Amino acid sequence: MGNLPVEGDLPTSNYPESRVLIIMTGGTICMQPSADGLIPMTGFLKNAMAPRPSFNDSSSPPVELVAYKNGERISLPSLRTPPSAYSRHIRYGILEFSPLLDSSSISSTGWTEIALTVKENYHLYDGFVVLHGTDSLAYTASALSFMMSDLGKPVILTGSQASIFALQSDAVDNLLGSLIIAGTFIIPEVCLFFHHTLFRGNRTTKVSASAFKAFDSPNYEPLAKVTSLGVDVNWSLVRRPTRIAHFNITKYLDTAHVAAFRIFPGIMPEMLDAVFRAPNLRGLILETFGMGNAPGGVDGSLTKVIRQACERGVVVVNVSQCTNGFVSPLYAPGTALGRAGVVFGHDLTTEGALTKLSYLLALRGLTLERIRAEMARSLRGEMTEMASPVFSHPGGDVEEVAVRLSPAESAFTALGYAVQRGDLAAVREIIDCDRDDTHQLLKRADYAGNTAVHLAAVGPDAEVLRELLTRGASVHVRNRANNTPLFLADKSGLEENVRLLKEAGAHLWESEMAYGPAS
Ligand code: ASN
Repeated sequence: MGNLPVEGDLPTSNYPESRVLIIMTGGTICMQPSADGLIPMTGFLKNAMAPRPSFNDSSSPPVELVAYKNGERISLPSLRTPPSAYSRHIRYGILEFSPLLDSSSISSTGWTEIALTVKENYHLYDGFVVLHGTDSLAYTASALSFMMSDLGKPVILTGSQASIFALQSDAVDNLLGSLIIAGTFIIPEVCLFFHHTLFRGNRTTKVSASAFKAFDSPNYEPLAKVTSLGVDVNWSLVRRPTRIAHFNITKYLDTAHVAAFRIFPGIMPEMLDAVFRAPNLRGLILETFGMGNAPGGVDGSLTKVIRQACERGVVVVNVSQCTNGFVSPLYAPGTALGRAGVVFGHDLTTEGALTKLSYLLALRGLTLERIRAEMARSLRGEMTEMASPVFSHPGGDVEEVAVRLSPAESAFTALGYAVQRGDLAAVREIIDCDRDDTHQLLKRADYAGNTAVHLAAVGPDAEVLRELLTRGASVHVRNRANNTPLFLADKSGLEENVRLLKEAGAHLWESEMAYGPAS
């Protein structure tokens, strides 16, 4: 390939080219039958992509790209796609793992290799596609999201349920979609693309062993969808770096000292205790029932085992066994698990929780308290922060959203922000302006079911709460988590708001009573 044109000497084309580096780690996508069953085959560019017109624009002579591998500058054979619907060619080269892996064998060493490869080639490519087996793809996507900070370019992971060499396969769609998105849109996240859908990587989980629709992100809407009309990106969900900082990576994750454990009916505390006593265990992801419940065990012995582990310095994180929903932080202080020192993992997936904890444990100099605090907040969009009800509009920037809102929605949006600011004058003005429909306005709720009274119950000014109540707002509405304003005010320790709500006839809902009477 030595006498091929090189970078800077590219053939002219009417359409611009994007550059994408494909990092091939293995997986079914590149497997072929052998005497030992399906095994990964090297030479993916030549054997799988070059023969397919959708990956190989034959009008282009071969070109070599520059890439770095283990610190060494190398020349990489490349191909380009025909022009896409976005009037661009995507030119790409492939760096292959040696050996190629079935993804069930990936470990933090493989994650380090992917992260280092992206880092050393970052300045040379517009985006990166990581080809990977599907079995542990959600773990790798989560791990990379934490290892990569201040990412400014797309890193898209994909694979396939059937080999690209099979007659009926999802491989071409998944790979072509990933290439086009990585080369066209600046979605600066670690993403997973599968079955026409782009997900935030650290929100994903594998939901089918055989269906082409193998992944889902049950607690976060997809970032983009591919339709016959093109790629529909939901830009309001895409995270962008907001710090003035260079892209960087954390090279290692500490996967050696974390474990995951699923609670089940009839569990013997000794079993969990044995896991807690594994050599040098530093963190455990506890998969609990529903919204974060675990059996207390006879005479609270299971809780005792957990409390003792927390006291010994193990970071225990509670995530739900349900794929959809969250363990409620509102219940944390009142529950036995919360009192035992367990961190509430909100809507983290197990994959996200394990890799996040491995990441935090690998960072030098973090105290135990800091690790626990970081586990409970979002670092890369991996969890929805729900510590207290935050007024939320339907998505996007306020200005951008405002033009799409009906007058009634606009009034509620304005009211929500004024309540949250504790701006009594603005609250009065908004209600006065909306005189015809005050009742409707005070009944309205945001997507989490919080009314203006819920927001005021945890807001900074009791006078705002008083204003709403004297205008006829109800103290009895429960949000989607089934919480009353009184419960929220009490859990936030806002005594004046609690007193006022009680004076207005508020009471805890039945399910809230289990957490003790409002103070
Ligand atoms: N066992 C394969 C892997 O994860 C499954 C696949 O890629 N579809 O490598």
